[in-house]
Order: sequence, then structure tokens, then C-alpha cells
Amino acid sequence: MTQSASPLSLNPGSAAPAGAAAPADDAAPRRSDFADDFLWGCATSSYQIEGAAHEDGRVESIWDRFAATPGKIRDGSSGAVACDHYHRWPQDLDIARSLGLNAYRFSIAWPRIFDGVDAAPNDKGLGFYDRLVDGMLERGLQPWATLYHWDLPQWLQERGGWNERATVDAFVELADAVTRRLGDRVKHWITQNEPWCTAMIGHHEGWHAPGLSDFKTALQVCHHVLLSHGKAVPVIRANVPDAKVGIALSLHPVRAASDSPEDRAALLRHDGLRFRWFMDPLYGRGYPAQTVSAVGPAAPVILEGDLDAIAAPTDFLGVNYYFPETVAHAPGHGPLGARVLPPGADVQTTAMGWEVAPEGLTELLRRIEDEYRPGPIYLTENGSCYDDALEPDGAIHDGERRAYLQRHLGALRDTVRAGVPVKGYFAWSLLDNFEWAEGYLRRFGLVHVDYATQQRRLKDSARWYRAFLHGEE
Ligand code: GCO
Repeated sequence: MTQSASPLSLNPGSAAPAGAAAPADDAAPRRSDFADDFLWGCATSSYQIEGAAHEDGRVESIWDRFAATPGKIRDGSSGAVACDHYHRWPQDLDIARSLGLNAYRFSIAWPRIFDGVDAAPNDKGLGFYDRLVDGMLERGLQPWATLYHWDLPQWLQERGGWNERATVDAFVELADAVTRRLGDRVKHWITQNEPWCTAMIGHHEGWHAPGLSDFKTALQVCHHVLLSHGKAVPVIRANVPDAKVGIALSLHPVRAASDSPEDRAALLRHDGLRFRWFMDPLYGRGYPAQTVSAVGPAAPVILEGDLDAIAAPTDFLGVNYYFPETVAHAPGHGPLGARVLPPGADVQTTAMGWEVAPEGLTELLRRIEDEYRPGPIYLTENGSCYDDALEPDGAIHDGERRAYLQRHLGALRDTVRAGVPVKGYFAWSLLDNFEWAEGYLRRFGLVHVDYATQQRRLKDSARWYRAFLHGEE
């Protein structure tokens, strides 16, 4: 399949491009290329690493239920044990420190905090995060807490889940309880992780929990997830006056499959739903009008005040970047007759089949800066999956992951030099973990996990990141 590399200028009337003249630099990135206060982290999420599914009052999540449904997880597994991080967190944080990280992104498991029976939060659940946060601070890791990384309590799903407005209120209660407890120590808060995935993969494509396949529901869910973000922002600020609050979006740079008018029109339709449906309302522009009319009766119910709430000013934008998307006109495909093409045979890909495109990171971040000026930007996830081989001597020679990391940090350096205010980078992920519908078949970690023994081993990529962070690369 032929793919044109022609990125689309989607908003020609916007502000002048950031540092349009800055050239890409072929030299390997060095830590000293970045500001002294640049944040260097790894990212994780609760369901993917914690395990301890029944401990200390944790109740069932939609991912426990989904994983227990035959055929949903490729290897039939679940996050019930995962990396057993619930018990092994001191060792995991020791590893993070030994790499030279100065920040650590984690998420709060909602089913540990509210069980649907007691109105009061579960003290034992909060106690776990208390200890975890203290552990980070003792090791010089700045805690970055995500309030929702997809593990909705099943009891809320049974009341309609994110399709119901009441779940927005429940999320605000979660935000309130967690920030009251941790806010004296945690100053960086991410409300929602990747609303696209919650809404569209969980409720339209159906291959993530709760596994529904209804476009209208997905758009209503999306609205409620964005609303929950906006409504939580002032609550977090009230509890933590010096908080920095933001959201993490999964975004892709987009290109048309060809310069044909049909493919370019398909790209605009796709972009309206995949990118602007999130960025526009978050930055005060409401949902993009053309996309609203394109989705017709599937458009969400929006109550008075919702759009103002969603546009609550934030302190940073979190961007999760993995790969670019190439879009073709495809009548009858998806809700808008547009299709994301698989990468061509001549393109380098990861074991997920995702295109490796460090320059796409620069393109994406420059677009965000040019069109929205969101303030400080953090790369809250970026990483790669490869089929790692554990050598008899315990080594894992993941040269491709190492190159992916190195090349993306090079692109990040170029992006910062071009004037985009990126202030930190979180590699996905510290550990191999439960990769959702792919179970344990996919490894994204810098650190290898042997699931039979729970032994952790640094891969070559982790050793490279450590050397980079210690200024030895
Ligand atoms: C995300 C996902 C991560 C995935 C990673 C690789 O936030 O993008 O939540 O949990 O594991 O993206 O697919």
C-alpha cells in the first residue's frame, strides 16, 4: 500500500508555526540538551501492574469482568496478579530511582476507593496510595497521579457506567476523596487518561471493557468523560491550592493516503472526530460543528454549562504519542466513511504493527502548539512493543526498543528547540504489564517481568535510558 507523507495543514488561519525554521538534528540526544528541570519519568497504570484484585476491600472493575468473559483477552488472562506491584512496589520504585528518573506516573484504582456500598472512601485503598506516594518522595520521584486509567468499578457500570451522568458525579467524588488524602504530597494530577479509548474502544469498537458496540453511546460516554475532567478540575484546585492539573490525550499526527480530494476530505472527517472532538472543547471552542453534523443523531446530549465546564483552564496538556495515522476515503467504513490504513510494507513497525515515526512526534506537538497554545506540554506516554527474548544469562537485548526511545528523544529535543514548551517525558512503561485485550502477549516495559517468578530484569533499553539520564550517553 502506498502512503503519501503529506501532512495536512488543518487550520491554516491559526497562529504562526512554532520555530518553523529549526532543522532536525541527526546527533544522538543527550540529557544536557534539555533543561535542568525537565522531568524524566516512566508511566504505569493500576490495572496493568497492581494485581491484588481482592485485597484490602478492592471490588470488581469492568476490566475484571471483561477479562473473565471468554474470548475477550487474547491469552485468556487478566490483571488479577499482573506484576504484583501492590506488594512489590518498593522494589519497583527502587528500580525507577536507580534508572535516574525524577518523576513517576501512576494511576489510582477506583475500585480500591469506593465499593458502592459505603459512602465513605475505603481507608485501606487510600492507605496503599499513601505508602506508594511516600515511597516516591523518599526516592526523589515526583508523583504524577492519574485519577482514571480505565478501571471503572463494575458496580458503576451496572448503573450505566460512563453513559450515565451520575458517573460524572461519582468521578468528582473520587477526585475529591483522593486529592484530600494525597494532595499534601501529590501536586501533579491527571484527571482522565485517553478519553478516546474509554469512549470509542470501550463502547463502539468494543474490544476494550465494557465491550459495547454502539456509536451513539460512545459519543455520550465521551462527553461524560470530558465533563468529568472539567468538573474535577475546580475540586482538585480547592483541595490542593498549588496543584497542577491536566488531562492526558492519545493523539496522532494524521496524513491523507493520497492527495486525492476524496482522501483529503476523509482525513478532515477523521480528524474532526479523532483529534478536534477532544482538543476543541477542552480549549473552549466546543465540539467541531462539521463533525457534529456529520455524526447526526449520534451527537451527545449536552446540557447547559457543560461546555464551559469542559473548558476549565488547566495547567498542562498530557500527550500520549505512539504512531501516526494515514487515512483513506472508505465509504461505509466506520461512522464517517474514513479508514486508518495499516502501515505499508516499506515502513518500520513495532510488534504491535505500529509505524515507528519519531518525526511524527515533532509534527504532532507543533500542530498542538500552533493551533491551541495549551501551555506546558508533557509527553505522558511514549513507548514500543517488541518480542523480547530472555537470554540464558538474563540479558534482554531489545535494541529496537532502545532505538525507538533514543530516536523519539532526539525528536523531542528538536521539538523543544523549535519552541514547543515540552517540559517532561514519561516512557511507557516501567515494567512489562497486562496489555489490555492483548493480555501478557505484548511487552512494552523497559524492565522485563518474568510472570512465573515476578523477577524484574533491566532490558538494554532500560540500561540505555539510565546511561542517558546519568549523562553517560
Ligand atoms: C495508554 C494505554 C496504555 C497502553 C499503552 C500501549 O494510556 O495508551 O493506556 O495503558 O498499555 O498505550 O498500548
